[in-house]
Formats: sequence, C-alpha cells, structure tokens
Amino acid sequence: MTTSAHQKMWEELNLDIPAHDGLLAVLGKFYNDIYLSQSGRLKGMEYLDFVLSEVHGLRIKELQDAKAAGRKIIGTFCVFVPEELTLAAGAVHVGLCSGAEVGSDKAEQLVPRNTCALIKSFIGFKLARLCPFTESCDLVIGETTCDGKKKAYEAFADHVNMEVLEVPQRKTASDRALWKSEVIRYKAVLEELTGNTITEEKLQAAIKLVNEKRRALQRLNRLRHADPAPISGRDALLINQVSMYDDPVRFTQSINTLCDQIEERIAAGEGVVPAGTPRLLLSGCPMAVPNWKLPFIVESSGAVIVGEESCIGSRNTRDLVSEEATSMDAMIDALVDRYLQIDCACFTPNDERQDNLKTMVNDLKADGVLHYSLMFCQPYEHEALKTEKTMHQEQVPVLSISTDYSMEDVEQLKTRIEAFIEMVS
Ligand code: BJ8
Repeated sequence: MTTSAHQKMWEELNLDIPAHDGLLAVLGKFYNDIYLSQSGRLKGMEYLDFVLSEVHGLRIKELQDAKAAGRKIIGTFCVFVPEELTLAAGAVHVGLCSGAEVGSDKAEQLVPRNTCALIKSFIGFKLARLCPFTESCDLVIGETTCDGKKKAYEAFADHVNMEVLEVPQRKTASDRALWKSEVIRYKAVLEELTGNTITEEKLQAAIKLVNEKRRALQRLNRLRHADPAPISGRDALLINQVSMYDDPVRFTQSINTLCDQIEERIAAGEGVVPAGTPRLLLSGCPMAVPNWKLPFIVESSGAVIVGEESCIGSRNTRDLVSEEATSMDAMIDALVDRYLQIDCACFTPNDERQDNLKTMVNDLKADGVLHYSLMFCQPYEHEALKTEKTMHQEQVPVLSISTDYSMEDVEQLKTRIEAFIEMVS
C-alpha cells in the first residue's frame, strides 16, 4: 500500500494521517501474508493486487477527479441499493467496506457493545477518520434491513449526509408496492442531488452495464465448478470485494480476461490445489475488505473454498435485471423485481435462501458448508440453525461459525475447521 504519494489528498480529506499510515502498514502486511504468499495464482490477479494496493490511493484520486468534474459520490452498505439508478444519474457508486476492527472502541460511543462487527466498523472508520471512501461521499445510503443497522443509522446520520431506504421484511404484493415506492424515491433523491434527469436511455445503459458486471462474476462462479479448483476462495472473495468499489467497466473487462485464463487452466486440467482437495461452500454474512480471516484459515488447513453464498458473493450476482423493458415504468418494475429476489436473512420467511444454497452445493460439488455469522447478527445466527437443518436433510456436512473481526479466536477456529475438513475428506 502506497503511503506518501497521496498524503496531500488524504490531508484534504481530513484523515487522521498517523493512524491512517498505521492502518495501511498493517493492511499491507496482512495482504502479503494472506494473498501474495499463495502459489499458482493467475496472471490476471495482478490487476486485483494493484487495485487493492491503491485502494486508498489511485481509486480515491479517481473519485476526487470525478467530483471535480461535477459527479457525485454515493456510498452504500447494502446490495439493496440499486447501482443502476446511481450510474444512470451520472454518480459514482461505492460500497463502504466495513471489514476491520479499527475504530470499534469509538463506535461503542454510538452503538451498544453487542452490535455486529460490520456496523461497528463503518461507524468506527468514520469516527476515527480512517476511510477516504466515506470522506469522499456526497451522500450515504442506508437501508432498513436488520435492526442493528437501522438504529445505527440514526446515530450515524449526525456524522454524514445520509438517506435511508426502507427495505420490506416480506415479499407480499404490499411489500413490493412499498419497495417500488422506495426505488422511485431513490431516483428522485439522486436527481435532486446530481441535478441530472435519469432518462430512459441512461437507465437502460446503466442496467446493461451492471448486468455485464454481474455476468462476468457469474462466469467466474461457473468456472469454479471445476475440480481441481482453478482459483482460490481467497482470490474469488477479493474479486467480489473489489467489485463493490472499482470502476464497473474496467472491472468487468479485467474479470473477463481473468476468466479466459481460468478456462485455459481448466482445459489443461490444472488448478490451485490438487484434484480431490475438500471443497467448501462459504455461506452467510458478507465479508468486507479486509475481512479475510476465515478463508485464510480454511485454505491453510487443507481445503479450498469454491463459492460464497453471501452478498459479497453470489447473492449479489445471481440475478440480473431484465433488459427487455424500454419505458421508465417498466424498467423500474424490472429493478424492483430483481432486487426483491435478494435472499437476505432479514426477510421472513426466507426459504429461497435454503433452495439457493442447495443448488450451489450441487453445482459446485461442495463437500461441506461453512456457515458464517458475525456475532450479534440476529438474522444470520437464526438462519444458521435453519441451514444446519437443511444440510442435514441433504446429508451435507455443515459447520456453523460465529465470530468477529478480532484475531483472538484464530487458533480455536483453526482447530474446529481442521476437524471439519478431516470429517468431510
Ligand atoms: S442484503 S446481508 S448487505 S443487509 S452482519 S449489519 S445483517 S447484524 S450485512 Fe447485509 Fe444487505 Fe442483507 Fe446483504 Fe445486520 Fe447481520 Fe450486521 Fe449485516
């Protein structure tokens, strides 16, 4: 991670420079140990390494340049916020990562201690002045998914300019009507903020652009059906994480190039691990940058991760927006329907998640499922029990893990995961 070249920009963003330098140094070391130490990586991963090395550098410079050119930056925490509308309004859409423990002590001034690590992380990053993405945002969009987030946004709104979208908790006709009204409201919010009208042409182009990004990630996921696994779960997770904040056109091109290389590798019968290596599906809460703890433990314990049933994974890429619609109303309907297919644990009932999990286990030829919940995440901790039941019925081994961003439980997790891998082997 570069530290000096962008110092002035970080000062202008009012970051806490010494603390930020310390954060980059730790992240650089962490990345080196977890990512660059892997063998047999594809050439195309160099792009991802570069993007990650410049995550607080060149990407932030691009955001500043976009702002100087009159574009607005929209920060989000959830895959429910329609990126298509953001792009159609000429704004930049970035995910605010929230995958590190840093700043959690400060966050506890605003939210209870028993709040999940992801929420504490985004509040901590802001209060500790450590995230140049958050500081670059003109508007942050929250959503009423879990109780933890929606209450945290009340306190967070004192520190950032924010709007909260109401996401229903069920999927009945009246819930759909509510969600449609929120999508229309988001469109109006964007138009007012940017001063741009979202035309049918612009929205149609944005739908295609975001679909192309999702198609590239779907292609990557399909290639992971191969045995031996052609790419590590760590690298696949990184790709999904970078998809949240990189330029969508550049990202899509790079992932398609990477997929070309993966196809060559599969044709040659090669992989990152030997054929027959235990294959695990990771399922549960999103893993934001730099939350790489669990994949690293799994893949340094003799297994390979072949899929992520998560919002930083297939939950965000599985469904496309229909491209048939051309009128504004029909495109809004297409967006509403696509986003309501998201099987977040915040919904009740949420049986489609269990169905999607079974499909993934079969397609990926997974030997077992690792269900991952962040501690104090009620929705996913509840669904861990449901997932265990489904997998037992399917006779698929499952292990539920509840953890946070600290490193204190690494040895304990390693012991449990090693025993699980031995069992599925
Ligand atoms: S659509 S998964 S991105 S809400 S881990 S903050 S649920 S207490 S992140 Fe999510 Fe949107 Fe759903 Fe996806 Fe709450 Fe749980 Fe914390 Fe969570």
